[in-house]
Amino acid sequence: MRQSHQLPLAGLLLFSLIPSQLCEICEVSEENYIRLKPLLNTMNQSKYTRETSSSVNVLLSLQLVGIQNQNLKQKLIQQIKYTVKRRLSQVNSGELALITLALGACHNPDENLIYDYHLIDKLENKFQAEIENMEAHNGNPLTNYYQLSLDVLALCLFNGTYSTTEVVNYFAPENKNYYFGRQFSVDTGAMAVLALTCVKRSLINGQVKTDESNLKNISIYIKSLVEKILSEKKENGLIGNTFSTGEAMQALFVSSDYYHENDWNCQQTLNTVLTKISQGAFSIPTAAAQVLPALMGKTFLDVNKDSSCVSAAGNFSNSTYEPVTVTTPVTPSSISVNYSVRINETYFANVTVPNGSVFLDVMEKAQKMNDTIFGFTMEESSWGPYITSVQGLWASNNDRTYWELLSGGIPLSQGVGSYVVHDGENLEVRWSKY
Ligand code: CBY
Repeated sequence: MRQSHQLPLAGLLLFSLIPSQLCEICEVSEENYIRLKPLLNTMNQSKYTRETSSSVNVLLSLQLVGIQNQNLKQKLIQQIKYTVKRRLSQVNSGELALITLALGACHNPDENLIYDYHLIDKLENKFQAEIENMEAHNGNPLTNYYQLSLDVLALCLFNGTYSTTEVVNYFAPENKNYYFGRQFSVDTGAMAVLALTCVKRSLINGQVKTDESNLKNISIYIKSLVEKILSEKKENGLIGNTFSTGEAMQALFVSSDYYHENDWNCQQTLNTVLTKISQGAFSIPTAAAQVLPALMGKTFLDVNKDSSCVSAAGNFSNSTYEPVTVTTPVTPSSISVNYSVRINETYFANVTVPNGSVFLDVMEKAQKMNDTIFGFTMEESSWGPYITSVQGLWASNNDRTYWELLSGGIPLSQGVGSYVVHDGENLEVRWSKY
């Protein structure tokens, strides 16, 4: 009761004191919450056993939007605790940043775990290791700038130590780490805007002291990154692709001072994302978790708001929902595809797989046919399997090399575990530089 009186007052205060921090947010209306149900189903149904980064993404998302599914949350927290206790040294910096954000979100009781396990100190060390790797390896971090942005964001939100000057040195919009080849990475740029906005706010609030030039540069960086994000807007309103749009929306919510109202039709973006949901595009828990906050008007900067994140959505996860049945057309039970591995030479195979197979099934079948040419290794990531080597040739972050997936010469926007292949398709894994 008391809170409900205080909130409008606090809102009014914010409005009058710091207009430069206002956000332009469009969100799904309550009567449309039912359209988000497939996302919750995806997050709910998954196993969350081996791999933590998808549980962390899901926990953070549920906390932020204020969904009261205690059963699921407890399961996720147990798993995260196990990771923190047993294998923290193997966790990369961005994953630890996500763990911190998820445990600390909205002042829930698990927040203490951050301090019990000294997660902020450990994150500071992992962030420093990223910087040291950049010094030693031609500006290439141990992981990538998406994770470095998560690191700065978590350190900024939870009062960790970081050097503002270092942030200014490393996060300039011209930095190659925002790009994969010539392509600007919207996911990366969006996460950087969130991190830089947090840093900017701490400087303005006087929580962190620095000279005027750093603050000015951070504003210039945000403006330039926002321009790059908006230039990746497609005709249907998606920004980058289906999977980067949620994070791009978050970045645009917190940076509305930096673009004109007419530069972005938020409602159109929102509607296209809702259509994608109904088409089953967010069937991986991480994909569902990453898009949900923006649809409910939340951003990662809400993580340390003074209130707990209770929302009108609190109980909608308990409502009944009839899953949409997708009718698949009748097609032959086997399909055949052309598969190739390209290094300097190209190695071909014609592979027959059951209809409905994914890219990984094709690679496995080819491997069985010829292990020397088509042998490969992979590791589990929050988005499913990631190919680490083919023919014994390993991807390397220090060299910015990876195995790129293509169909008909065009890079895929899904991984090997989720891309469903078609009859007659020309699939390729190509040794590439990003
Ligand atoms: N997360 C991370 O560290 C990953 C950051 C990320 C920007 C990520 C996309 C965005 C996100 N929201 O998580 C990212 N990809 C990176 C950094 C990379 C590089 C990884 C190496 C490094 N330096 O860390 C790299 C090599 C450029 C890369 N992604 C490659 C690929 C291809 C993987 C192929 C393989 N070997 O298995 C692939 C399939 C592109 C291709 N055609 O080859 C790819 N990425 C895709 C499609 C994606 C999207 C996944 C979408 C989906 N439905 O599966 C992505 C969301 C993501 C994961 N990559 Co990268 C981008 C998008 O399409 N919007 C933090 C950690 C804690 O979890």
